[in-house]
Amino acid sequence: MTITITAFERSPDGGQGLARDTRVRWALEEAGQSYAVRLVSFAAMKEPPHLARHPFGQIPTYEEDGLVLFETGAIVFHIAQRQIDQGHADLLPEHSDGRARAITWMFAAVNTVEPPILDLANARFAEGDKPWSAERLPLVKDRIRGRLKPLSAYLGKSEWLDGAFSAGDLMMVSVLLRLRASGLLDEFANLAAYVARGEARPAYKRAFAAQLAINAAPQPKG
Ligand SMILES: N[C@@H](CCC(=O)N[C@@H](CS)C(=O)NCC(=O)O)C(=O)O
Repeated sequence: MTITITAFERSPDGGQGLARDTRVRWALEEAGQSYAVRLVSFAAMKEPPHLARHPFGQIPTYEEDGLVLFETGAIVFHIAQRQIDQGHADLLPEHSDGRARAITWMFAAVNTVEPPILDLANARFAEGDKPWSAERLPLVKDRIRGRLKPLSAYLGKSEWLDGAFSAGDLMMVSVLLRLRASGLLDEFANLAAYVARGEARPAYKRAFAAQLAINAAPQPKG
């Protein structure tokens, strides 16, 4: 059985690991699961074959036998759950309460922490030329701080959010590392260290290197 994910043919970030296939690759690496990658261009993402996999015409997607998934939270959860079914509990704790808490953190990452971070990207890139853009930026940044401050307080001196590393940390670190260039992460030393711990995991390094290899490769002539 082969797992196939989709990724950008050429990521806009040039391989910094910010495209969301990186978090899926990371989960697969943590699970020790090999996978294939189908690269898609921006044009192909909006065409029927890809829309059949992802109704919103985005990456990443996940295919395994007849199963097709989109949404990174759901994909990472599936990878973790599948690992439990195979007798391993590296991404989600075996105990049901611990598992429920890890899933809570996965939702918190994509539902509570990621939206204001995406808003900053929109404010910078999609709305950067608007006359009100400069005035709005401090508000957008303060909304991010409004999420980072309680997260930082909760994490405190702990290594991970709830005991051992879990899919909750994988999702949270993946979301937070999109903030590095803004400097906002460095305002919270324990969160910056938390992200660095995630990036230091061998599975993350393998995932990062795999997407970089694609994005750093010379552009095909044409
Ligand atoms: N909530 C989705 C977001 C997916 C998403 O925004 N993917 C980006 C790449 S990281 C994309 O495909 N952007 C191109 C587009 O939306 O046209 C998830 O977590 O999977």
